[in-house]
Parts: sequence; C-alpha cells; structure tokens
Amino acid sequence: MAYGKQWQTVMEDGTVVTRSNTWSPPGSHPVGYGVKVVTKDGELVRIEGDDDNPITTGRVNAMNLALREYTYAPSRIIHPMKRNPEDRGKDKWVQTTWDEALDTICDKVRYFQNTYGPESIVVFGGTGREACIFYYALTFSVLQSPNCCYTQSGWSCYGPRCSISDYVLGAGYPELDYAGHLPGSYQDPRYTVPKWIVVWGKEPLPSNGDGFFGHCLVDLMKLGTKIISIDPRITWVGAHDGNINLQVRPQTDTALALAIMNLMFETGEYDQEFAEKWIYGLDDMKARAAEYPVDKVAEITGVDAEDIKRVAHIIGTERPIGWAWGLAFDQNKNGVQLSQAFIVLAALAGSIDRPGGLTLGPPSALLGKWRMEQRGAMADDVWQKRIGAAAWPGLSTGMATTQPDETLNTMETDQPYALKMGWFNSSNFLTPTCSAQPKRWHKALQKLEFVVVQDLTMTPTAMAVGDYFLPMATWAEHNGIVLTHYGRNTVFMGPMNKALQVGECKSDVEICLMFGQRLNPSWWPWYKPADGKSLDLDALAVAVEDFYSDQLKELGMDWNQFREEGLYQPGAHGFEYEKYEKGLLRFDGEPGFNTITGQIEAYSILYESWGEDPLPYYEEPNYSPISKPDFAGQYPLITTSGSRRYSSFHSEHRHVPSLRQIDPWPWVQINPETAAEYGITDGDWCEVYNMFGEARFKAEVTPVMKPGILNCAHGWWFPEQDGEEPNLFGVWKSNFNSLVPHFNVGKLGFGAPYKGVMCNVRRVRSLDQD
Ligand SMILES: Nc1nc2c(c(=O)[nH]1)N[C@H]1C(S)=C(S)[C@@H](COP(=O)(O)OP(=O)(O)OC[C@H]3O[C@@H](n4cnc5c(=O)[nH]c(N)nc54)[C@H](O)[C@@H]3O)O[C@H]1N2
Ligand SMILES: Nc1nc2c(c(=O)[nH]1)N[C@H]1C(S)=C(S)[C@@H](COP(=O)(O)OP(=O)(O)OC[C@H]3O[C@@H](n4cnc5c(=O)[nH]c(N)nc54)[C@H](O)[C@@H]3O)O[C@H]1N2
Ligand SMILES: [Mo]
Repeated sequence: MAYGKQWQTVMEDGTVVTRSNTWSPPGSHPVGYGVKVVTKDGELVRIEGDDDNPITTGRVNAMNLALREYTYAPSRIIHPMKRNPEDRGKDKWVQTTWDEALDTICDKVRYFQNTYGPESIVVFGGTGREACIFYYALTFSVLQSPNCCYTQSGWSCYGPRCSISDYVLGAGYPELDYAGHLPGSYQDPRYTVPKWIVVWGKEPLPSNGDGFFGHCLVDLMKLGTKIISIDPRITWVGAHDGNINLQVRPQTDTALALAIMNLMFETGEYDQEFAEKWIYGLDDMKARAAEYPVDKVAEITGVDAEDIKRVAHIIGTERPIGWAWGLAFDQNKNGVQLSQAFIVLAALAGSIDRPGGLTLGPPSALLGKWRMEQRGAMADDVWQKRIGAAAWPGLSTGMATTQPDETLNTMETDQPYALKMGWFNSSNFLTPTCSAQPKRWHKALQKLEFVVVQDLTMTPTAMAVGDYFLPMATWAEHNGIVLTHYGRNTVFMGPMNKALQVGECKSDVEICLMFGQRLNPSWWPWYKPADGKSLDLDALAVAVEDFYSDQLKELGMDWNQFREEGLYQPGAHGFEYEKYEKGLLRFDGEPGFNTITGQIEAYSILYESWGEDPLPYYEEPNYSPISKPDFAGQYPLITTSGSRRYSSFHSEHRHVPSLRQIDPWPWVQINPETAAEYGITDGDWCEVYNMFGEARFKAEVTPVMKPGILNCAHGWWFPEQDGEEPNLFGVWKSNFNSLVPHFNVGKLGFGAPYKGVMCNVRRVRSLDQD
C-alpha cells in the first residue's frame, strides 16, 4: 500500500486499519508519528507504527502504544458531567447531556460578559497539545475575553524561545535540520548530515519536545554525527563514545554561552563573512563576551576550562553544526539572555537556515496564524485589559496571553478587576505541572464563581474546582491536522483521521465550533445544526471538515485531498534554505531577517526599548548557595527538575497500568557520593525541601548526576488515592513546584527557576510517614 492515498482499509479479518498522525490527547507535542489505528466493530484494538511514513518510519512512543488502555481506562470520563458549586472537592458529579451543558454554560458566559465584562472570564491552558491551537480561539473569539493564561511562572516553556526568536532573529522557531521537511530524508541531495549537534538543555529522545522527532538523533548518530551535550546530567546521547558532555551547574548556561563565544572571537574561529553581513552589534557583542574569560566561567559553571575550549574550537571550525535547544532555556530567569546568546552562537557557527544546521520558518502559518487572528474578535478596549500586558511588554508583545504570575496576583487581590469565571482546557496545573506555589493557586481558584473543565479523566484540578466537566476525544477519535511548531516552522504536517468514537467525547475543535456557533456565530460559521436541533452530530462532522478545508486553502487543497496526500513536506513544495538571502523571511519581501534592523540582533533594539540590557549577560540565580550565602548551610544542594520519561506526559498517564509499571513512583536522582553523605540508599523515600516548600520522592542513586546536584520528577499525583479534598489524589505529596518561588522572573516577564533552586534532602520512611 503506497503512503497516503488510501487512508482507511477494511482487512479480510474484519479489522479496519486507519492511517493517521498522532498528536494529543494522549499528551504529546505535535511530533506526528505516522501510525495505523487498528479497530474492530468500532473498538480500538491496537496502534502500530506506519513503516511507510518517511520520517518516523514505523517508530512510535510508549504513550501511544498504550492508547487502548488509555482509551478504555475506567477513570476516563466519557459523558458531560456537572456538580453543584457547594460540592466542589467532593465526588458528587452527576451525568448531564451536551444540550443541557451547552445551554447552561452559554447562559453563564453571557451573564459574566454582561455583568462584569468579558475580561472577567479566564481560560487556563496547558502545553503543546492540539488544544493549544484551540484554547486561544476559545478565549478570544468564542468567549471574547482577552485573558488566556498559561500558568507556568514566567511563561517558562517554549513561549520565551519563540518570542526571543521573533525579537532577535526575526523568524519562527529555529529547528535542528534533520531533513524532516525533505521527501528524500537524509539522502535528499539538498541535505548535509551535521558533523556535530549541540544538544543543549533538551533531551529529545523521551521528550520529542515542541514537535521535534527526537529519534532523529539516533539516525544521525548512525550516520556519523557526534553530540555535544550541555546538561547537568549525562544523558543517553551524551553517554555515547566520542560525544562530549559539558555538565553545567543548573541555570549558569548563559555564562557558558558567553565564554564559548568569547573564545571564538579571540581565535577568529567563526563564520566571519556571515557575521559581518548579518549580525547587528557584532563589536558590542565582542566587547561583552570579553567579560567572560574561560577560567572565570569554568568556576561559575563547574565545567572544565579545557572542555569549554574544545567545544568552542569544534563549533568554530567544523561544518555543519546542528543545534537542539530545549526547555532549560525557558525555565531560567536568565533564559532570555541565554536564548539570545544561543542564536548568536548558531549564527557564528554558520548554522542559520543552512543544511544540517537550523531551519527557519515564516513567523506563522496555517492554524497558527488563524489562532492569532482570533484576537480580532475583541474590541481594542477589551484587548487592552489583558492581565499584565501593559506592565510586561517584553512578554505580551510575543505572547497573546496574560503574564502568568500577574494572573495569580490578580486572582488574589481582585486588582485591577475580579476574575469570575474559569475554563480549564488541557491544564491540570495543581499537580506539579504549570503553577509555582500551587497551594496559592488552589486557594485563589476557589474564588471563581463558575468553572468549566475540558479534560479526559478526573484530575485533582477538576475535582478541586470544576462545576462542569466536558469529556474529550483522543487523536484517534477525531479529525484534525498535526503540524510541527504550530506553523512557526512547519517541518511537516499530517492528517489525523477519526477511527473510532468513545461515549460522547468531543475534540477541542468541536467544542469551539459548538460554543462558537452559539456565542459568536459571525466568527464561527461552520457548524449549522438542522432547525430545532441544538446538537446535530452529522452537521458537526461536516463543520470540522469544512473548517479544515478553509485552513488548507492557502496550500491549494481541501481536507479530503490533504488526508489522501497523507503527509505534507515543504521540501516537495518549494522549500528554500538561506531564506534571508532571498527575501523570503521579511514581510516587505526584502532580503534579511524580519527584525527592526533586518539583521540578527546580538544588540537587541527591542530589549533596550523595554528597559532590558540589549546584549546578553550572565546573572547568578537568586536561589543558589552563592547568591544566598546565609541560607547555604540550610540548603546546600541544588535541584533541577522535570526531565522527561518515556512513559508519561506531565501529569497524564499516571493511571495507565502498563505505563505506571515502567515508572511507578516520583523519583529524585542523586549522585552516589551525595547520597552516602545524606545516608540515602537507592529506593529510599526522601523529602526534598527548601524555604518555599517540600515534596517526596524515591531516591535513584546514579552517577549521571554530579555531586551536590539533584534532579526531581514533576507532574506527580496518585489517581489510585482518595480524590476528594483535602487529599485530592495526593496532589500535595510529591509536588515539586512547592519549592519554586512565585514571580522570580526576568525583566521581560519570562523565565522562572523550575530547573534550579537551592534545597536540602532527608530520608523519610515513606510517602506519608516521617
Ligand atoms: N514523555 C514526555 N515528553 C514530553 C513531556 C513529558 O512530560 N513527557 N513534556 C513536553 C513538554 S511540555 C516540554 S516543554 C518538552 C521538554 O523537553 P526538553 O526540552 O527535552 O526538556 P526537559 O526534558 O525538561 O529537560 C531537558 C534536559 O535539560 C537538563 N537540564 C536541567 N537543568 C538544566 C540547566 O540548568 N541547564 C542545562 N543546560 N540543562 C538542564 C535536564 O537534565 C534534561 O536532560 O517535553 C515535551 N515532551
Ligand atoms: N517542576 C517542574 N514543573 C514543570 C515542568 C518541569 O520541567 N519541572 N515542566 C513544565 C512544562 S514545560 C509544562 S508545558 C507544564 C505542563 O503543564 P500542563 O500542560 O498543564 O500539563 P498537565 O498537567 O498534564 O495537564 C494537561 C491536562 O490536559 C489533559 N489533556 C490532554 N490532552 C488534551 C487535549 O488534547 N485537550 C484537552 N482539552 N485536554 C487534554 C490531560 O488529561 C491533563 O489533565 O508543566 C510544567 N511543570
Ligand atoms: Mo512545556
């Protein structure tokens, strides 16, 4: 069977095979594994990797392989539910109908809009899932509120990297060139295999972060690529022969970047032609980098000076150099400077939009562009009321959301106005996912008068504050489009084809289509229920296809043509490298980058206009034994957190038996020497604590950690435990984010220290006993 063309086949044994591309739910970023969904009599039998997909070639992650368990999990909610507000925290949910839920919720929305203004409604959204496209639309053009909130302190995921790319590079997210956009893959004549890839603060094999197919690192290593891993831990890729590990002290990466840059300037080992032509502020940058001599930086970062020199020499002289930059850039108060320095380093290495280096995309396309256009549904005076927008222009220019920390302050103080209604879409932030200081959020959320939750299973967040629960469909249960980087850099795009229906679950786009048709029909024209019907499933199915056909118009195809095509790769449709030379990046069609100066801004005009230093600099983290010497005795260790595992996506999958078996308990990784010093042996329960809070984990004693540095799991709760208040499925027991301060962010409003706070650790008897 050729790839695409036939997207659904009935087999001789009566099973139906539907080709598809994965997104979420279950949780994952838009990595788009090509898969075959095998169903029989409308029931999911299994997921298989699709060998014909040229990028993923049959590979698929554990969470999708467990989709059958996830789909039919006893705790999955498959009908709309409601609960009296006075019963929040109690398991007193009752089933309701979509008709009733639509009627009541729309009445409530109109009430809050008319009584307090649409800005009194706030939508809370989580990460990277398909829902990310639709919760912006839900907020702006369905509910018509300016307040869309991603609650992670300092917006510390992806948003900073994207905004900095817009501000200093003038292009969408620069992604490692792994030939995903080229139909010929690694063999495509346009492609060059990178000599080295710098994998920096990212662990793409388990994470596949932001739509990057992490397994390509294995492919490339087989083709001869070597890896420079910049990570406090030795990761799987770092551990391979010939690869280099810079085991940096958490949160000191910006000093390291500046030292590498300084060495390159000193030796002249960099792409001078590119730098002279395309870097704005090159001389200022050289002067700033000179403030970071290698010996001083070796001391700050804990990385050997000779290793830093070796890496600077490789980056300066080997070609091509590929780059993968990850979450550690965002979860850092100094991360804005790190991202800026990273972009300059990649430019000095001649990697920008060149084969085997980094690819660039236009600022936004397709669904990504559409979701931003939804802002137009609000009058200007409403948009101006977006929480934190005026105080944090450095954040609110790049991001269409509220400033997260400011949102908690608003909920606590009712200033500048009170928030009355909440809508959780793909967010379970009381678990140690998005929020820092989750108990403060928990308390503040209780003030909301009406709360809707859109999710798949009963979560601690839904149990604590939900009044209505709308049940969601998995990717195998609805039609859709997966596109990497939400259109900011579309390496490829694939159709998700509906293969089955479970209960009355609906997808995020269907929720928008249904509520949009009622609340703002001029913006939501697609769904046309037959006269007298409020829920018309046939009309809804047509609406989804029409919506996607409209989206695909700019590519010259409709939904049916796209699903037959099976995969869209820009390389088959006129993709070009070095777009800055060809006038393909700027809105005015001139050569150059889409920044104010038309160049890559090592000296950022925008940073300067927002009161930030225009050049990158290093700043010691606020909560380290060095910056807080008075607390160094009490909290002598540093903990990072959140490195991903194959078997869960944040707080998701803790209830899926086969995945829980792989990773049964929250863990803290400790170096053997440090463990011995604290009387801890492998498998012991420990409490990690600091001046902000405490959380419990099982010790994993391992030499991948350096002495004095810990690494804790995030996203833990215990679905098997009592879900009612105050236990809430044990959500406070292993909640790493209790240790993370509120509002410890950079000057632009970005970056918080989820990946580096000072702490101490002690052995305890169990999760519950001292
Ligand atoms: N299976 C699975 N996949 C996921 C997720 C999940 O929960 N589970 N979450 C998704 C989400 S939302 C995201 S944002 C991505 C994130 O995925 P990635 O960008 O890969 O980030 P992490 O896995 O959090 O951390 C990457 C590495 O950073 C290292 N690190 C920690 N502190 C520092 C530091 O200060 N400096 C440096 N240089 N490195 C540091 C860690 O040791 C880790 O190896 O993953 C996505 N994919
Ligand atoms: N300490 C520490 N904390 C961290 C991190 C860290 O590294 N360290 N990482 C942070 C990062 S990068 C992020 S992005 C956040 C993630 O934070 P969140 O995105 O809030 O992650 P979850 O808690 O998994 O919540 C997502 C919820 O959405 C539901 N869901 C899944 N798919 C869909 C869908 O398609 N539609 C809808 N409507 N619902 C869906 C899931 O069942 C789940 O309940 O966590 C952050 N928290
Ligand atoms: Mo994230």
